[in-house]
Amino acid sequence: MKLEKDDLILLYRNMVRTRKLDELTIKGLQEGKVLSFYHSGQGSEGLAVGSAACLRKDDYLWGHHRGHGIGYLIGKGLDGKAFLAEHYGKVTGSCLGISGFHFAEPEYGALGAAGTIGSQFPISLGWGLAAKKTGKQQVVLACFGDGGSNRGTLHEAFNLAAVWKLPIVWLCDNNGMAQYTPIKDTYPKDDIADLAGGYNMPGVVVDGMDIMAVYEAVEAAVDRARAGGGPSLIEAKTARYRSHSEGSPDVSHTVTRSEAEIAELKKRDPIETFKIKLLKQGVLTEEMVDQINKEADEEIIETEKFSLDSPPPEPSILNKLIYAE
Ligand SMILES: Cc1ncc(C[n+]2csc(CCOP(=O)(O)OP(=O)(O)O)c2C)c(N)n1
Repeated sequence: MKLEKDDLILLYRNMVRTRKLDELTIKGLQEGKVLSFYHSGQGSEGLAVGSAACLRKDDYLWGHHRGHGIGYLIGKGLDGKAFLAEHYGKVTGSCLGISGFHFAEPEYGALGAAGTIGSQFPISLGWGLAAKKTGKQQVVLACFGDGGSNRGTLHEAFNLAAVWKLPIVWLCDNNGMAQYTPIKDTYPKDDIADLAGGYNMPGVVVDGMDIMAVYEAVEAAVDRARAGGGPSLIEAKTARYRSHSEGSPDVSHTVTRSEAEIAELKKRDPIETFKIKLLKQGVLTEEMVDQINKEADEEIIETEKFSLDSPPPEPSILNKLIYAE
């Protein structure tokens, strides 16, 4: 689909909103308001927003744990209120404030998350099978990281998805690091996308910091999946600006990542580079950029107020969640 001016502005706006919500969540954690831990998604906004923009609301989504998947949900149309309230342990959160990081947004196709890296492969495979059987032309966007690519479950799921021609887009957020370990020390090739050939599915590498490159690659894979063509693998080369999770050391093995290294990564920033591109094209003006930032700041204040004003869940809520009435 050719993106019109308004679509491009929305992509930019959603990346700005995602970044600001990420910053707010970090602040909330530092102030002791976020009850779970947090894996910042700064550097992956283009991948999250750009890929999710290719989805229908009823498509299934396993968002990557960077930003706890919120960039994907914002890209699909959700705002950040239920996300932040969930992290603050409030009853207005996505899962009534009891799940934190591993929340679900079923209305947006996000049926849940699990903490074990590699579990997304068989679970997404099941969603893909369900999508095929129900015949509503839904697709599954199944995200994983470069570290996740080392799990054996990837191969089992890639194989069955290809054999059964399931409508799954496997999307790798390759930020070069798995917690403290660089991917170059655990994988013998340059591109994870090369794994696709072993399963007879298309595999492409894109610049994950370029939202338009992400959009085009994911759109082609989604169209193919929806038309019954089966799964695809997309590897997006991104960057992780912050440590693995807030409060953990930002090290590669045992060596602290330097400020110069992070500054180098930020030169490819998805929000900044897209803004410059849209300014050059005349899609955005400086005034519009200021306005988008202002509105996103106002939304952040409202989002935090909503979470702070919401009550925590009553303990009896567990009865409701665990036992059927
Ligand atoms: C099986 C398993 N091993 C280790 C962990 C701890 N852990 C959580 S995220 C993560 C890093 C995963 O790296 P990657 O898939 O590249 O994603 P990234 O965090 O870099 O975005 C690790 C080691 C886990 N949750 N599950």
